[in-house]
Parts: sequence; C-alpha cells; structure tokens
Amino acid sequence: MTTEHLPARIADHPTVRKVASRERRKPGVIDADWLRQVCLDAGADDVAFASVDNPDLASEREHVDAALPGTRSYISLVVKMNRDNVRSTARSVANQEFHRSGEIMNEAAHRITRALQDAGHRAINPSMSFPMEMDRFPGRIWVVAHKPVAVASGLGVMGIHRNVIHPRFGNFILLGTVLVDAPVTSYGEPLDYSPCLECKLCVAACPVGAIKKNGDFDFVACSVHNYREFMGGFTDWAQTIADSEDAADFRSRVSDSENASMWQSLSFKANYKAAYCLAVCPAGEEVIEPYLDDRKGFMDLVLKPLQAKKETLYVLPNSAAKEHAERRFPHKQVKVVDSGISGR
Ligand code: B12
Ligand code: SF4
Repeated sequence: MTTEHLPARIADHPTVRKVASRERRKPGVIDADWLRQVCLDAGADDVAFASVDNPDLASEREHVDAALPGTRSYISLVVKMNRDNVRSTARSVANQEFHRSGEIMNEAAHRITRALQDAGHRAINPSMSFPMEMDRFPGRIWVVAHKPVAVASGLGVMGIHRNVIHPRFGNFILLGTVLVDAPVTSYGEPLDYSPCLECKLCVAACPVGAIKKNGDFDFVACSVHNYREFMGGFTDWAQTIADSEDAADFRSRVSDSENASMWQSLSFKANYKAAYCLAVCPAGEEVIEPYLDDRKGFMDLVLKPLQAKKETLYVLPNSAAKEHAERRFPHKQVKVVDSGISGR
C-alpha cells in the first residue's frame, strides 16, 4: 500500500506504517462451501444463501440496504428447537425454549459476522427477534424479515399457520439472517413442495382463532393475546394503572397473577402466551412419525392438553377473536382488553 498521497502526519503514524508494510487482502466472492461450514461451526443447524437481487425479496431491499449499505447477499440461518419444550402446557418451559434457542441463534449469527469481518467483509447480524426498531412502532419494526429470506433460500415453506416449515426439522426452528457486502458463489432455490400437510391442527389449537382454514392470518388477534406482555399489551397495562382511582381499583382490574407475569416479562424476557400453532404441527421428516403412527393418539398427547388448559385469553372488544374464544373454549377465561396501539 502506498502512503505518498497521505499527509505526513498520517503517513508516519505507527498504525499506518504497520498496515502499509503488510500484504493487502482483497475480499471477493465468498465461497459457498466455506461459508456453510463457518455457519454450521458457529451453531446453526442449517443454512442457505440468497442474493439481494432475488426478485422474491424485492420488498426487503430498501430495508437491508439502509441497515448495511451495499448488502449483496443474505445468509439465512436455522436453529432447531427442542420440540416437547415448545409443546408443554407449562408456559415457562416453552418460553425458556424460545428464549434459549433465540440466544443460540444470535450467538451463531454474531460468530458468523465476526468470521466474515476477519475475512475482510462488511457484515451485520440483525437480531433474531428483539431488540427491534421501536421508533417505527407500530409500523415495520424489524430490520429484515427472516421468513421470506428463508423461503427464497430454500430452507422451508410457510405453512397454513404462516411459520416456515423446514423439510426435516418441521416448524420447530427459529430463523436468523446475516447481511454481507459480497456475492456468494451459489445461492439456494425455493423448495418444489410445501412440507405443510394441511391437517389444520394449527387452526384447531389457536385459542383466539388467528389462523384461518384458508391460510389467512389475523395478526391483531395473535398479537393482542400472544404478545400481551410485549409492546401494545404493556401499554394497555400501563394505561390501566393510569386510569385506576387507587390501589384497590387497580387490583380489581388486574389480577395478582397478571401483575406477577408482567413483572416476570420485564425482569427476565417477555413471555409469549401461546405459540400453540407451532406446538401441534406434525410436519417435517423428524417430527411426523408419531402422527402417522396414530393420529388420534398424537392429538390426545399434543393438541388436547393445550385446548384443555385453563388460562386467560386476551381479546379486543367485539372482535372475531372474542367470539371464537368464547364459543370454542368456554372453560378458558376471556378478558377484553385494549390493543394499547392508537387507532386499533
Ligand atoms: C412481526 C412478527 C410477528 C407478528 C406478526 C406475524 C406475521 N405473520 O407477520 C406477531 C406478533 C403476530 C408474531 C407472532 C409469532 N411469531 Co413472529 N415474528 C415477527 C417478525 C418480527 C416479522 C414477521 C414478518 O416477516 N412479517 C412480514 C411477512 C413476511 O409476514 P407474512 O406472514 O407474510 O404477512 C403477515 C404480516 O405482514 C402481518 N401484517 C400485516 N400488516 C402488519 C403490520 C404490522 C405492524 C405487523 C406486526 C404485522 C402485519 O399480516 C400478514 C398476513 O399474514 C419475525 C422476526 C423477523 N425479523 O423476521 C418473527 C417470526 C416470524 N416470528 C416467529 C415466531 C416463532 C412467532 C410466534 C410463534 C411467537 C411465539 N413464540 O409465540 C408467533 C406465531 C404467529 C404466527 N402463526 O405467525 C418466528 C417464525 C419462525 C418460523 N419457523 O417461521 C420469526 C421468524 C422469528 C424468528 N427469528 O424465528 N410474529
Ligand atoms: S399444523 Fe398442519 S396445517 Fe398447520 S402448518 Fe402444520 S402441517 Fe400445516
């Protein structure tokens, strides 16, 4: 490296002299086999790549280019979850599984980004889920949508419940995406079939009817219940404090258990109220056998305990979710709440 064009003060600096004297690496196209091994060694259970020029991912481009100007490739990552943890009626068990698998994903993505940086590339690892860009809330708060990237890379297809189903691991996966500034020698192709069996167990399991038989998804119903202790639900809880006349009035509106649960979400990590759609899904080569052997037995073991669980379901007033919850699950308490989001 020549330093004649630099001012003497910079050219003579010890760092500059050291760097100028060493051989310069010019990072180019990334070898797909090398990168795949880096990702597996970092803790991913599967990986595939997509180009930013992929037309299926056109809607992601402006977002990833804002986060990492000059993004050329997506590295799509899969981390497996332990199935029976996700299926458990003990919410703490299932939530611990989501949180721990998410940490594994974030750690793997961080290691991959470091390996790419050490190889001379610019790369970032947006989070698996939270933290997100809350200054944009309630708009698009995520930096990159992991699902369409995974689908375009060939790691799976979205089932009726709109989660990506991996052909082997089923839907017991979390997704991640690393963005990098270079092309990769080969990119994945979408699968030529969907692992979804269209069995509709996810439709039967969702306590607030968010998943429709035709594949429509009522994301407001899902987020009002499942995300009760996240953004909008937290705001509604805070509003209830503000609206209460005194402690007795507040405690008549919010139970001790609900307050303790909110404390737990704020102190540890936010708790999902359900994820039953993932829990019951029998799709995927590693998952399907018990369902094929005995479909009724599978439902008794996996679907029925979640349907039978006594719990509180959170719904908006006059919503389809309220009607569904009261009709299908009369043994569950249905609580009408505010979305905590202006205009909704
Ligand atoms: C926003 C979001 C949600 C929202 C909306 C879900 C959705 N379908 O988009 C809510 C809060 C409801 C949600 C719930 C859950 N999520 Co989520 N979620 C995301 C997030 C941040 C972006 C999703 C996305 O790409 N949406 C856009 C497009 C691609 O999704 P879509 O299905 O095609 O379209 C829907 C949305 O656009 C939605 N919609 C339309 N307008 C708007 C506006 C706003 C403001 C919102 C929020 C949504 C929304 O309605 C469309 C119709 O279905 C990703 C993390 C990430 N950074 O990618 C995780 C992610 C999709 N979630 C995940 C999981 C696991 C869940 C839950 C199981 C959480 C839990 N543990 O209980 C549930 C499952 C609900 C379900 N059946 O989909 C995983 C899915 C893994 C997989 N196998 O595919 C992801 C990829 C996180 C991860 N890193 O693994 N999630
Ligand atoms: S539960 Fe059945 S219908 Fe729902 S996504 Fe899984 S395989 Fe498809």
